[in-house]
Amino acid sequence: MKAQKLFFSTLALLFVLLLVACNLPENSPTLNPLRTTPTRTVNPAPTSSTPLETSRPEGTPPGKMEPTLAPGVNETYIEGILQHSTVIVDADQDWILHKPEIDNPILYPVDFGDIHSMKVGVDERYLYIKLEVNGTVPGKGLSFPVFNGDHLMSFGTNLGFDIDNNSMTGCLSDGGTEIMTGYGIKYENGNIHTNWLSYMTDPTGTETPEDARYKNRIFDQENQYGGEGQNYFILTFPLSVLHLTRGQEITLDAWVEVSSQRYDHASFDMLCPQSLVDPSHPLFCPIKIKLGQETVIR
Ligand SMILES: [Ca+2]
Ligand SMILES: [Ca+2]
Repeated sequence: MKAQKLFFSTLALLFVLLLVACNLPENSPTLNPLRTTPTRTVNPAPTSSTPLETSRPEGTPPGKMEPTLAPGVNETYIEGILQHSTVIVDADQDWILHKPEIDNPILYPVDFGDIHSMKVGVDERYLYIKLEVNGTVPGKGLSFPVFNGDHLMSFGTNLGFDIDNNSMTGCLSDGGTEIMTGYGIKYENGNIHTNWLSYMTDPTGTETPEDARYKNRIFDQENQYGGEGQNYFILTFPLSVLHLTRGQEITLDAWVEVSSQRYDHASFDMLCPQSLVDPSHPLFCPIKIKLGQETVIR
């Protein structure tokens, strides 16, 4: 009887410990994986098990990857908005090693994998992002180059929004982000195609596997310019879907990564203005901005 009681007490204790462990991440300073062994979201490709999509108009087929055009918005209009935007300046040729112990141990100096700057602008309806890199992104007759006999396979940027400015909430591996979005292309079967043009919301608290990090994956973007064959790309997002408003302060976390036949991160560059560089944490560069503010962050 005593042994049975001890057994059930132990079981109850284990259950409580399990519950505590499952609810730990938000406030425990020891759990921020960015400080130890970060594993960034790798250019997320669509999966067959597409989760709930909240913003999809009724009747739109699931898994659709084509961007839809926002009424009244074109590239000239967006460039006008971006002339009065927040500009974040990144150093040139400042690639960093991602996780050399398990990934590429040397740097591939990929020019289109080197961020030059990012502009963030808003109007009343949309958020506009323009990211410029220091080389021409493959596509339209340009193939992926080879470094050290290692064929590059994809290019992608990930742009995380920490909308509560708290790196301990949201997806911890991506810097405490509540929304992750980006653009990417991939070389496959002799062709280059768009691999990543969507946004993901509602972090689950699960860090591994990567495709379980966010609950909702929304494929449509309102429009997209640049990309293949260009040295920039522009992304447009409806503010309402991202739960953002003009004037709101948010923290950005962005990087560009290039994969190869051998490595997930053959080349890697964090968006990080010189004033925010922390050499002891090269993969951690939260950038606080106010949506709609005209300023330059260097
Ligand atoms: Ca750079
Ligand atoms: Ca957060």
